[in-house]
Amino acid sequence: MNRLYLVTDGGIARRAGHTLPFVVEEACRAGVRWVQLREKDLSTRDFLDMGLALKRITRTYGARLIINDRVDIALAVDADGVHVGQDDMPYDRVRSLIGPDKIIGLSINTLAELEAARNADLDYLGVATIFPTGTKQDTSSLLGIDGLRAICGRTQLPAFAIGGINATNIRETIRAGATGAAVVSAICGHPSPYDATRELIGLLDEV
Ligand code: TZP
Ligand code: MG
Repeated sequence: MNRLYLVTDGGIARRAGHTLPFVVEEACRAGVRWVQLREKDLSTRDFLDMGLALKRITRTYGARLIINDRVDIALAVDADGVHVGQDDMPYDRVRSLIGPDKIIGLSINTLAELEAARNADLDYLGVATIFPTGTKQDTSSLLGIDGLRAICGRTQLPAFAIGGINATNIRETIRAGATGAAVVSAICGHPSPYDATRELIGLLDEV
């Protein structure tokens, strides 16, 4: 299932009683094929170790492993790619570091940011923030479904909606033109990451 994208949050997983490798393995077992390691509070050594652990799991399931922000970690674990935000390393520099065959994703929050990235050598966009979320504090203003539709209508790149997406609203994001949906708490914070993933994939398959 290539339309569901799991983005990790070790704190949310821990509060739900899970380790991150458990969450990722359960999600992959349930069909997730995009995993992003996004950790803001880990030391470089712990980030690397987690990257290596997740690489073993994702490789087993044929899932892609994308590293948020840290090009050095992505190179060190031979991840499939890097996801950068607007304030991270510029994507053209990322490309020159990781090479032509790796995946680069860019977060887009506004139409102006989309315009600025036109013709860029990118593989996908993360379109944020769609709905209110407690997971990320520094989110820009909410796009809502209309904002998502406007951005998706102006790009040929695969676009993953992110922010506050769960079983109640995931189908709306696809109907608005998103290629897929990325979730953090809906999987990491669920008592059963496996069941949560199955449900989300089932809903995506209905659209
Ligand atoms: N970028 C924009 S919102 C967000 C990120 C990483 C967090 C989304 O988390 P959740 O729990 O799926 O709302
Ligand atoms: Mg970032």
